Amino acid sequence: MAALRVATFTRESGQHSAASRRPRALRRRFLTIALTALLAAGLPRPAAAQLRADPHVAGLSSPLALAQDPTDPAVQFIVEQGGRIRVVRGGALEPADFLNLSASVSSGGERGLLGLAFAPDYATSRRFFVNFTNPSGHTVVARFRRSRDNPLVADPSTRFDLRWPGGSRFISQPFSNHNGGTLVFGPDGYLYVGLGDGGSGNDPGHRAQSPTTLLGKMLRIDVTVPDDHPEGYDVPPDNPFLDGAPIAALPEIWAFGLRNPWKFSFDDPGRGGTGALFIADVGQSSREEVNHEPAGRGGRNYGWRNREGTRSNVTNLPPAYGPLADPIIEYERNVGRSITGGFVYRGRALGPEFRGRYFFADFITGRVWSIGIAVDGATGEAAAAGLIEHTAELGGRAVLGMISSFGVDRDGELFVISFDRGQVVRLTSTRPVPPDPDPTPQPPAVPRGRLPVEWRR
Ligand SMILES: [Ca+2]
Repeated sequence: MAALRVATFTRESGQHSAASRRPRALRRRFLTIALTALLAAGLPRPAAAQLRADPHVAGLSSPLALAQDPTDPAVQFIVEQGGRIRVVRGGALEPADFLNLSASVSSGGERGLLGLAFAPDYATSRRFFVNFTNPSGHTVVARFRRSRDNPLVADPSTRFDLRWPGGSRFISQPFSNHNGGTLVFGPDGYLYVGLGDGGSGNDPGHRAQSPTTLLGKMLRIDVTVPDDHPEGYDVPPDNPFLDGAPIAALPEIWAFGLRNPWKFSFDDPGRGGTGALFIADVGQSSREEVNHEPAGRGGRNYGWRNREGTRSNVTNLPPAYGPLADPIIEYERNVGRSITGGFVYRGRALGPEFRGRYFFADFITGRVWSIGIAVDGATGEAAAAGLIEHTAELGGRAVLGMISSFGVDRDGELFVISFDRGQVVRLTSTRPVPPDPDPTPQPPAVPRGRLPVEWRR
């Protein structure tokens, strides 16, 4: 039975690069990449049953996200759906909250306090950002500061809600589901905001393809503005739609065509990663998917609702523009029903053979996988192969439950967050990990050719 497909994907490399501002004539260049043989030859393949889940913290209520304290390696912050940000210090849950937004948040279903990100200059600015649904169900992205005196307490009086196109301090949500909610600062220092399509089923307003709404998009904004800036952000000068091509669109938009991006991350260049953006997008009724975006390659259209994964979906209205970028990983409903995106592993504890592999999970079935990522040195495009399932070796459903998120500590080590078990585990290896003299291996170059479709259990 077909299980998880590592897609043969057609990619275009003619979209403009935000970094280079190349002319934006949509030169479609379709590439297929010979990967499986190369991966088998060139990438170490970890053995099965090699990882272990160590308890990190328990006693949480519906945890949805974890953020490392940039100023203290021993401290992590846990986002609870109901509105509290909990403090974990040395693996112990502190009694006092970092911040409690319960009175400002509507919670339940897909609503709640959904995202937390610390500014790159947090050590001096003390600024951090949260994403939540307000009592009316609309999306708020708010800036706060940490208390001046106590690094384990935020100052609620510093709250500032970002102001969006049209002038409101929230982003209207027409339905209760598909709120996205993840906030991540990219290697470029800009804040990326992942928004779902507004909800219901099959995006009835075709919003993910509408250039006049932020819904169904990845946003990219510059929040390094003074406290009295009226919006709380500027649009970066190299955002992809500022020049009106390939279409005119709201300038905050970085990418089109997302249904409900439930977790995205960058492959950390500070740890030898490529800087690529990995976006996991929850499917409607047939495909869960992971999209790979080479560093700085804004302006892509990931296809929803015209496509669900690589499959044609609702097509009575055309996409906003083309080409549509297909995922590098997708799986069907017999494998899982709601993807939870993770990270490209760049730590040490799992051993060098895991470095560069992308970890992800399924919220409903509680399964965890990692997969090798091979990057074409010429184009920056990637393909995935060498899938390994880790669910059983990590303790299965009893430990993992419904997996709402991954997290990463200051050393690049991975956490897995169980929503219904209310706990966080830390991934480690069952075998001795050799000392590693080279923490920044280069990704393998991949020759052009064909990538056979892989079907694996
Ligand atoms: Ca897609």
